[in-house]
Amino acid sequence: MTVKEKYFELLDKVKEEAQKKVSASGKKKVYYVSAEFLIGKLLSNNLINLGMFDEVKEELEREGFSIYDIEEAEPEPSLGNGGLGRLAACFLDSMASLGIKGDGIGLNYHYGLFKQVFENNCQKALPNPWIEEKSWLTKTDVVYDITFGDIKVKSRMYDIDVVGYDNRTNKLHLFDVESVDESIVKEDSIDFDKKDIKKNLTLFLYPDDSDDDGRLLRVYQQYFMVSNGARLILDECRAAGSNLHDLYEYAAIQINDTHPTMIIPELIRLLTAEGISMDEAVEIVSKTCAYTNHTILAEALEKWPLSFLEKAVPQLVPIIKELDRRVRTAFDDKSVYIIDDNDRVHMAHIDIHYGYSVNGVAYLHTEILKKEELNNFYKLYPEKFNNKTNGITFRRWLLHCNEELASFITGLIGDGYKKDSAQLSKLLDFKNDENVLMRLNEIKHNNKVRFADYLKKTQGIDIDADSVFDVQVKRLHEYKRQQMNALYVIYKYLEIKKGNKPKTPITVIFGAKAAPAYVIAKDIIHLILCLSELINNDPEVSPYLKVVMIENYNVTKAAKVIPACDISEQISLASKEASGTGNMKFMLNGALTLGTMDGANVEIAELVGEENIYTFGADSNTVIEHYKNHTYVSKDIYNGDELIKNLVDFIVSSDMIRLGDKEMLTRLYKELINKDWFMTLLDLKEYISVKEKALADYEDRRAWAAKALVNIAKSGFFSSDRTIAEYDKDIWKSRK
Ligand code: 26Q
Repeated sequence: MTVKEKYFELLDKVKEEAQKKVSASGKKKVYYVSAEFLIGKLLSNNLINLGMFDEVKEELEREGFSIYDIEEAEPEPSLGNGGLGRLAACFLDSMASLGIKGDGIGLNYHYGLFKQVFENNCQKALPNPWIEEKSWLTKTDVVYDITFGDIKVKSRMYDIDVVGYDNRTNKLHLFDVESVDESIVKEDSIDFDKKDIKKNLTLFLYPDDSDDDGRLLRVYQQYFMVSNGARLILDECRAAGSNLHDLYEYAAIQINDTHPTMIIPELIRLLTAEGISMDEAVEIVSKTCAYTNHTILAEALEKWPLSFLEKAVPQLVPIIKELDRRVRTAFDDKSVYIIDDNDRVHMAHIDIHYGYSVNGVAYLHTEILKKEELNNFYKLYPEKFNNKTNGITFRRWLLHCNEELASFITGLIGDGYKKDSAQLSKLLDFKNDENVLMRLNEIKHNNKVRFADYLKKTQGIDIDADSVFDVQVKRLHEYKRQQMNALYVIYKYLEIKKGNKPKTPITVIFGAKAAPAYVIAKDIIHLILCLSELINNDPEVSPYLKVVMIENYNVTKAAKVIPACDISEQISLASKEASGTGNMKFMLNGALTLGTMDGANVEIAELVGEENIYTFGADSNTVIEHYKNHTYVSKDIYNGDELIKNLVDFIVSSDMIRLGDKEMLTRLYKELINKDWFMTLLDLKEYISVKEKALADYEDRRAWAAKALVNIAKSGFFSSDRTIAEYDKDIWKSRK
């Protein structure tokens, strides 16, 4: 039997076991509606949650198989871009683990987020199929006719079982269109006919939206998701005894960012079609839907031209106009209207007016929403606003990805922490225990060896497990400032060239995908890959500094690199990262954070205390003031500081141009000098000096281990079980 055949056999077995488990009971069901569920591979996690992992692992060994080889045979369903999609997946795990009756509703993309390969130091995007002859999907007999302005399609629902940890199961419902046609994808590319909606509707996660056809396809996808979702919700609630007038007693619908917003007018449409009056339909829906905001970047707030909606979903247009009319009647503040003067529909405004809860995803983020971005709404509805600081599932991000650490922790404090993460704080008792600290260092080293082996096997790159691993893995975006880390690399390279060698060698590890239409993001990847080539091949420097970029960074690779990390780079421009969740995963696995006071870093800093984290940079108020007053001028910083000028100039040095593409490097260089919208140069010097401080501290390995221990001990707050318990208590009230 091949490894693949064994994988399929296990898949069947796990599906069978999952289906034996019962769903949670109760009158009210939570529906988490999201365009993304970045679930990642499921086999090992499902085995852990079913309590079968150790047993299956041993049985496989007896048969001559390794569970780890079998994991490699499983394709990753990358049905999300990054944080928002991964959060949705962690939330499903926690709802099932806590026994909350709650299902996910989304789309069955045939191709997940593109597969990234590097060619000539550039990113190339390839299609990323994940559905094989056998998969986690179970075909259901739930089908609907979905009507768009110009076409009609037949949908079908597929289910994935969501297995809770030692508890109930829920479902992830993924809708698909029967007529989808994979053959329209051009060989070895992510191009396809964007206009052929019947064939392409569920083909790709977030198709390229750099042109109108791509944007319009997003609208079709979104409506397809929510129309199916709304029909399912109404059918299920009716079956449970609802007369629809009391829908909110049977359903709480969480709208994950604005992507599912059309569920609000769609539900109103369906309820009025049942004979319920417009006034009452609006009231019912407003008591059922709640909205989570994940971003304050203006360009990510969805505003659809009315003309798009008229073409794709004309049936919703009169409802959206009516919702807007009601807003205009009630308030004379243009900034809260749904349809603006340019006939663009502000999706977030629909959610805020016609939902009963608006939440941000970290303390600072929610404060900024209330005081700045959504202040005009906060003044109207202060009672709707609340914070729910994000979390991560400890099953995947500790028990599965770091078995050695998990079993060490269990040996020290028992296994109560697996269900009650706050118990991790018992680890504080061992802060001065020499043996515990040495063992922590040993486990970290073992994880570094494992990751080094993996990198060698997959990318042929050698890294030194005795070096300090400095890791920045996340989507590529200017606000996350991978370019600032790259400028540090240049700094270190030039220092080593001058003879200032670090005591312990440094390995700087990046992993990031750039949106295919995001030019500067791809330029930053190019810069990092060129630096990597230059530095790793320089015999004077490479014994002390290595730069690697993980190819095709995804959930699977995250689970391998996070346990191996010493320094966790969380260096976004303050006020821009709503929360971050990678920061929590690193903390839980004993890395120290090097970060700005942004997103959940603020809460990490407060929990661990300033001696156990490295913070730097302008705070969010300073940044917000710069934007308001236009007082940040990168060229002034560049011209006024010799060191900064040298580092930025290196991007277009002859060494770099020799290795890279002159046009790309020059474009990035100019961007940094002439615009630098995310203020890289503002924080660069302090970043360098705080990073140097962290590296110096690393030399005292015992003290470093004690800091790591405090981080692990304090990370219990960031369990998504805690987050979900708060959603349920404050918003859903499914078990009141
Ligand atoms: C919107 C309009 C048009 C095209 C694309 C989009 C779009 C697509 C994806 C907008 C946003 C996203 C994804 C956002 C996201 O992942 N946000 C992250 O959410 C995490 C979970 O709350 C936070 O931890 C991160 O800070 C936040 O960046």
